[in-house]
Amino acid sequence: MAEVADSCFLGFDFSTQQLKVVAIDGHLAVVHQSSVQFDSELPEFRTHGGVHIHSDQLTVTSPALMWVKALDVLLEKMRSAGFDFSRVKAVSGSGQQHGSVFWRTGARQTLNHLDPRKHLHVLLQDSFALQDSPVWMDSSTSGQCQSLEETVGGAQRLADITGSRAYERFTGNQIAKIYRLKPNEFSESERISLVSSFASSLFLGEYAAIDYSDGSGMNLMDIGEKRWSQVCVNATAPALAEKLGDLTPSTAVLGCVSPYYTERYGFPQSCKVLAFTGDNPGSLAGMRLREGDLAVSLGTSDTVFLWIQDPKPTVEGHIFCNPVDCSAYMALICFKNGSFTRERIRNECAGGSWELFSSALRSTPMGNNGNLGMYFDVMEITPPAVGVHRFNAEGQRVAAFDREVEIRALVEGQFLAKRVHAEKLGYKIIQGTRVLATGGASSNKDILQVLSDVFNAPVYTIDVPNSAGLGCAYRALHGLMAETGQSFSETTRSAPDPQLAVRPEPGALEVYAPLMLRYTALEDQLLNDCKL
Ligand code: ADP
Ligand code: XUL
Repeated sequence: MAEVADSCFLGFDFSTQQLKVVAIDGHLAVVHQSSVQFDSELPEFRTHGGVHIHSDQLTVTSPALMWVKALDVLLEKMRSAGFDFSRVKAVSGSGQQHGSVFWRTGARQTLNHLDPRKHLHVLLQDSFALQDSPVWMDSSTSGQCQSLEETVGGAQRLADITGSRAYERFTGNQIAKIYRLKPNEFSESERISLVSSFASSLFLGEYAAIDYSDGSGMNLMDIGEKRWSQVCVNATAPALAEKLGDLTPSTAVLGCVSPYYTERYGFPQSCKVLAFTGDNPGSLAGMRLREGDLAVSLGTSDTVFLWIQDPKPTVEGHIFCNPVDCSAYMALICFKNGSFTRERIRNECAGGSWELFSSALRSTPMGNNGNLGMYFDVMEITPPAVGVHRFNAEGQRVAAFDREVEIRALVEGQFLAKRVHAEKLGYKIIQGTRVLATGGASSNKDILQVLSDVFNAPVYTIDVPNSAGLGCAYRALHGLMAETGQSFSETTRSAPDPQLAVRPEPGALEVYAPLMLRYTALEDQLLNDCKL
């Protein structure tokens, strides 16, 4: 690329609590970052943490129009900050996984003819058949999950096809629920997008295809064949394949930005839109994860993910197509009780201060003198359990811990769960293992120290906390280079390597090896108690 230094590539991240953007130049240097917080900057949508939790406590949605308005606000902010859109050669992005957007019949026409004098949220206000989009925090579809597994021939069979057994938040089960409870809205929908493909549609001015990687989180796609699974689609809702549109490789260039962006913001007409993907796949790209690394994302949800070559789906965790290499896969485990639970305990035990939360971690010993806790404020995904469970060194249940003990029990419990479940998926910590941390809480060194101790491995971070946005800016650049056959790792070779943040304390192995066994046994016991 001749004008490489002048080029710019954008990665948007439509996450649970905010919309973020990262801009890089042709040398992969970050040149701009910006964000819009849904709760505080778009208060008219009255969300908490970017979502509405409905009265059944299981249904969780976000207004689709809020995401559109957030894009208006973000682009205006960038313009006010003097961002030069004329340098943007390509855009890509990510979205919280599994969420679905139901476009009303006629919305394609509207997308095709966006009037550059108006804001997107004004133009698209009548474009959604369902105002409130189901999101990943929803767990109201147990009935649909059971029915899908029965139709397909069991949980393992479904995992063999789609990479996961049936999960409540997975898009197919959400669609099945909407079809049953809101048949009019379903039939009024001409297209159902994921949050990621909805976002790329906004840039394209046309319905964008769902990419293989995010498409793997729907319980609808055959991850080996990389096409919709007939049996799953048929079991979900009638004529669904038409509403879903085509699938596309995650590395595909979908087209150029709509004239709306050229005329309103000065994007070049030739600016490409590269397929958007899920936020966890985007983070895998942003951290330039290598085979053997383990990534831990500490955002609204906590996730653990790995690069894998040879997937063996089981009834625990998920296998997704890899977002940067179509011949590879990634494994992922998701924990719903992430940041919100840490924030609750911070508010209750540390006066709302991360500094005091951190000092509690520093002043308590590794292993917490045998006190162990599991904090599932809402129904957890892995393991499927709810409630707060505290055990003292003698293994007896206790009703409360001292504040500092509570803070350490929470963080240790969260990381023990991650290690136990990563090992159940077959992951082994060996000499040279790198744990790569990202997400909001990865800025907290004391939390990372516990992570490092529990995994007995060094923890690395990248400079940019928004790894999904950064990864999608890299993907945008790679989308242009891919035409020349260049691999993602070649394209990003000169990007800064993750930096060592913390090493495990001496003695960590001796403390946490027995605690892992205790944690596993207590979790088994808890699940058995739940079944009784
Ligand atoms: P998402 O992308 O899912 O919207 P982020 O990855 O940006 O979320 O993470 C946001 C979260 O990071 C906040 O909800 C907050 O709990 C957490 N966070 C921010 N700063 C700290 C800190 N110093 N220590 C621990 N957690 C933090
Ligand atoms: C992953 C998952 C969450 C969302 C929101 O399976 O449900 O991590 O992607 O971040």
